[in-house]
Amino acid sequence: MLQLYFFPMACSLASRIALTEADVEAQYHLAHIWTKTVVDDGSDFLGVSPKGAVPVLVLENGERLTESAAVLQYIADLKPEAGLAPRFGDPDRYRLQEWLSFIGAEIHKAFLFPTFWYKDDGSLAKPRARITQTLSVPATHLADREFLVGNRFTVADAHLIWALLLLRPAGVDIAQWPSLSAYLVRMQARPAVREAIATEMALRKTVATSPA
Ligand SMILES: N[C@@H](CCC(=O)N[C@@H](CS)C(=O)NCC(=O)O)C(=O)O
Repeated sequence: MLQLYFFPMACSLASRIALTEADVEAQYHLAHIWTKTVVDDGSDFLGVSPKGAVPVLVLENGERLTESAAVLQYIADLKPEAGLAPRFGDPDRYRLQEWLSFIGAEIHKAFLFPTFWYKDDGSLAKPRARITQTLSVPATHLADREFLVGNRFTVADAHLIWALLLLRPAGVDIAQWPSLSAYLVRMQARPAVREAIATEMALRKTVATSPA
């Protein structure tokens, strides 16, 4: 069975949403991203992945896959009939990769990561200023579309949902982008999305959610 190393409400939530949407069974291991321990057995998370970051997906053959963009596409390709990614050869596959890269690099690493990792000593001013410009890209795109890619839910939506959920704790009011607010409400109406979020919100109460 697949195994997913995750931390509650971290970017690995997107992988849980994808697994739930695809109805693919997996074993979930909570990896504490601050202490680098696997909560199940206290083992060293760096032994699972030297990156020390979630998500890590352990494949059926024991190989370990990291990086949300790769993990999400792997999950989507396990169940092509679920339509969580356009098939290779379809030009929309590159649109999917375009969004996964943008969310991972420009939203996650450029803004969410520094916001949660560093105390705000003034150094967050630039990422904070830039996030408005960055988020206007999906906001404009979603003004007249239901989903990020094509006309159905894909793993790019799973990734963006996670990023948008973190805006409030990061001190950004999503209401300034009505299309993103409406999109998030729409996405959270999906049973698989609701279930994945509820599971992780419950687990979040059991762990420290910021670095010491
Ligand atoms: N590029 C990676 C980033 C993964 C990542 O930064 N995960 C965060 C949680 S959202 C983490 O585990 N951080 C711990 C650390 O960087 O030490 C991806 O897209 O999957």
